[in-house]
This record gives sequence, C-alpha cells and structure tokens, in this order.
Amino acid sequence: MNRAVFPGTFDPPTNGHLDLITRAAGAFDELIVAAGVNPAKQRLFSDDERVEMLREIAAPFPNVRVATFSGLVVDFCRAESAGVIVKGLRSGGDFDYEVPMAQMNRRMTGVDTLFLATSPEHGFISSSLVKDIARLGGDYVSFVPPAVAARLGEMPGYC
Ligand code: COD
Repeated sequence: MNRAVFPGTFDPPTNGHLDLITRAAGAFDELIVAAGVNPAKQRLFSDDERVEMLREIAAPFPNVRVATFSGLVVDFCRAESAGVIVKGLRSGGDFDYEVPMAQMNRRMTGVDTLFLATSPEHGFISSSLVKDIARLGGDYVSFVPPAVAARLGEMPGYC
C-alpha cells in the first residue's frame, strides 16, 4: 500500500491544509494526517480539539486517517509503514524551513518528502494569521472550513 503522512501543527486547520489533504488523498492509497507539536509555536487548541477538527474536515475522504504523534515525524512514519511525508510550500520562507528538514529526514531514514505548491487562492493563509484575525475581531470565516470557524468562534477571547 502506498501510504503517506501529512504532518502539521494544524492549530487550527485552514483551507490551505484542506486543499493539501484533498490533493494528497487523491495521490496515495492512504493518507495519515498527523497532528504533532512544533516547539516553536504556542498552541491554542488541545490535541483532542485539533484531532476532532481534522476528523470533521477529513470525513469526506475514505482513505484519510487522522492521528497525533510526538517525537520525530520519521519515527511515526516508520511505525505506520509510510514511505512519504507530504508538505506544502507557500513561499521562500516555507522552502527555507522545510527543505533542510526534508533532507535530514531522508538522510536519517530514507523517508522522502513530497512538496505540493500551494494553490494560489490559499497561498497567503496560515493558522497564525487566522488566529490573529479572530482574536482581533476580524472576519476569518472564508479562510477556514466551517467546522473550524465554529470552534474558533467559541474560544474565550476569540470571536
Ligand atoms: N497552503 C499550502 N500549504 C500550507 C498552507 C497553505 N495555506 N498552510 C500551511 N501549509 C503547510 C505547511 O507548509 C506545512 O507543510 C503543513 O502545511 C503544516 O503546517 P502547520 O503550520 O500546521 O505545521 P508546522 O509547520 O508547524 O508543523 C511542523 C511539524 C509538527 C510537522 C514539525 O515541527 C515536525 O515534524 N515536528 C516533529 C519533530 C521532527 O521530526 N522534526 C524534524 C527533525 S529533522
């Protein structure tokens, strides 16, 4: 089976993430969307909340499974017998951040990374910007799936 892992913080999942899930689900027999921890980022949503939101938005895709992981993403790939990591690229900033990780992951274990260029209509969307807009009272609903917009609106201090 041709199995891939799409790892991320997904705090919260956005339409950019959903676009990658849609495209990667069409390219692999099974896609595991894996919510992990980026130590550089403080999270708003708990593991359970991120998983629930991801399950809601991944529900239309029978070959997509949602999981959490801690530790190295390559160890998770090995445990799940997945040979490919899927990542998205929006900008040179993503390239500079992602390529050394991809090279290190391949060097450590042979697991390769497949980069999907962002769709132009989602290229400016990030979880951080969505949270900022929500916290400061702006309109964020067109940047996230409906299930995520509802959750974000319920968070104390967000609207
Ligand atoms: N369009 C296209 N792609 C997008 C968009 C968008 N609008 N928004 C985000 N993406 C892509 C990102 O480029 C990324 O590829 C992916 O979606 C997830 O994004 P985030 O922001 O939710 O997640 P990150 O980048 O914070 O996740 C980082 C990981 C948790 C995956 C990473 O830190 C990790 O693998 N940690 C585990 C430890 C490890 O193995 N480290 C590597 C050692 S070499």
